[in-house]
Amino acid sequence: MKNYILCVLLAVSVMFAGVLSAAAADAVAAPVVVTIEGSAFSPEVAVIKIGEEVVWKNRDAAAHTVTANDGSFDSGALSQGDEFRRKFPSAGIFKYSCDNHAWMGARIEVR
Ligand SMILES: [Cu+2]
Repeated sequence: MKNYILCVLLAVSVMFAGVLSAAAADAVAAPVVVTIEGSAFSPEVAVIKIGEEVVWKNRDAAAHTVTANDGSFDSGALSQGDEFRRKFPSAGIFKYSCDNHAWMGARIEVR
């Protein structure tokens, strides 16, 4: 009987640990935010881990785009309040800018 109770306790604690680690994985998976404000990307250089997602949020009244210099991604026009998301599955430096404002250069560094 004592062993049975120990077994049940062990099973419950293993399940609880599983729930906790799933929650931790979710926290890690939260996207990295790049804000577009004052016709600038902030942060201008975002360093992320392989597989992480970036979300760009346009806070300006002006429309902006998130356009890769090499053409690998392009948000199209983002109005105020719009968001654009992209995951980066491999390491590298991904430079991008805004189609409407050529000086708005920025980059994502995936390590
Ligand atoms: Cu722009």
